[in-house]
Amino acid sequence: MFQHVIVRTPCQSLIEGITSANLGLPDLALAMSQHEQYIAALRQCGVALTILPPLDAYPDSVFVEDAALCTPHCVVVTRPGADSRRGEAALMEPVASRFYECVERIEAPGTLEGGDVMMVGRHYYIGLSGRTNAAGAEQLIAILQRYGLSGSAVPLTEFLHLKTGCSYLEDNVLLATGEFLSRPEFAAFDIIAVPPEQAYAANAIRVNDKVIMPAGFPVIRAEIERRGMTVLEVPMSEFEKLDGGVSCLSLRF
Ligand code: CIR
Repeated sequence: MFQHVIVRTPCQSLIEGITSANLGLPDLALAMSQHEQYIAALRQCGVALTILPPLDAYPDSVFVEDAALCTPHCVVVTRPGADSRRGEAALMEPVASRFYECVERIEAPGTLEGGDVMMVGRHYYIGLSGRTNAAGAEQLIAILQRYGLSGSAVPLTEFLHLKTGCSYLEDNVLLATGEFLSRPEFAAFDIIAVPPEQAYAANAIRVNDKVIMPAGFPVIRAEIERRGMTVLEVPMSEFEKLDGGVSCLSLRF
């Protein structure tokens, strides 16, 4: 069960966030409204929310997931691979430290962003992406092992982060698209295959008894519900314009 969630209010400089999408600039007012709806969905999941103030110096700082990894035993302060985002981790450390006695850090030359880390029980899959390098993954695996957890690296080429293209929804269910449909390490999961034109729906989060997913994907929603899960949809258009999905907007632990 998750007890806590940390989110950060979108900042005025949001439109300067990094993106590879060709969807236009985000509308700040609409992004604010969508963020509030995301928070409202989280409130339905029985967690205590910490809402951090906006950070104008970091346009992508609303995507808090990338700055830290919150495990059951320690928080790992990351070292983002994107230069413009590196300072976000140091600012997350004091916040996350309120909840943890044990604080670990990814150090140079390692880079790691939380969007590349997918927790499956006590095991953590770590995407080797444009943002997370082998040194970062190796450091994280060593940290996890010290706490009786485990990790393994998953190469990827098609997506920004591992969880851009796959999400573990508990109960052995994995949402997956693109290259993750054929990864041997995922073969034993009950895979909900997300077609390429709906790839944005491959990023969803299970928070206690609910699944939060982006609005507008009825077929994928039905597949999740068919497995007995309750789904909450949130509009995400303005964050999609910045390559961000529902997992990116929170730290859950
Ligand atoms: C970035 O490129 O860093 C942001 N515009 C999007 C980050 C998305 N975060 C995530 O997938 N965890």
